[in-house]
Amino acid sequence: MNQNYPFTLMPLPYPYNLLEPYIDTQTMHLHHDRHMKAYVEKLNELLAPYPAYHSWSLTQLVTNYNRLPAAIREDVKNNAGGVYNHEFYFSNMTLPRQQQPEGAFKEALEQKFGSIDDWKAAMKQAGMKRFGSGWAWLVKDKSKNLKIISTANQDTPLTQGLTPLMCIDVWEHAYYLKYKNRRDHYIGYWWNVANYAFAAERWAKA
Ligand code: MN3
Repeated sequence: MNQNYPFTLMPLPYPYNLLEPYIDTQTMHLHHDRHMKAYVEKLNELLAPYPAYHSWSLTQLVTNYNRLPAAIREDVKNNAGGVYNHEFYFSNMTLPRQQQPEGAFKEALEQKFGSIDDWKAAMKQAGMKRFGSGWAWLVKDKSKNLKIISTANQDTPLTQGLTPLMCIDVWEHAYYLKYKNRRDHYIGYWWNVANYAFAAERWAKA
């Protein structure tokens, strides 16, 4: 997540059918090859006439977008956020197994949220309460506290100075083909593909 212009589409880090049956192959193709790709292409198109910003990483673009020319500021924020959030989302899913958080990360979650089930319920609530499109996130703040937040559209926690640890995309394109309007079912089943090791590693480093 630290590349510079021109941005390239991160290949899906696993086969398109790996997350079956919880996330279906067709959704993965549509989500990665169409939706995510569109954010990458649009971001490159927006920045093409502005070489002064070609050294900026994705992270710099989403945290310092207010320093960009007014003509592209909002669009860059949205599309760079779209690329960043999707790189994160696809990386924070993995082969469905009977996994749960482990070790010190598990203990930190239990200390903050009471239990792993309570933590998952709070993440679900964040995703359900997001009106329209957006994201549910587990983050670490500057005082190293764990928090659950939701962001709208393609806003990222980085912009708020928060370190993202885990996310669930609650845009309809992430689930509509399989789960139709049941965002609650999608989030409920999403835990089967959650990459807890990815989150734990980020938590330990943050
Ligand atoms: Mn998406």
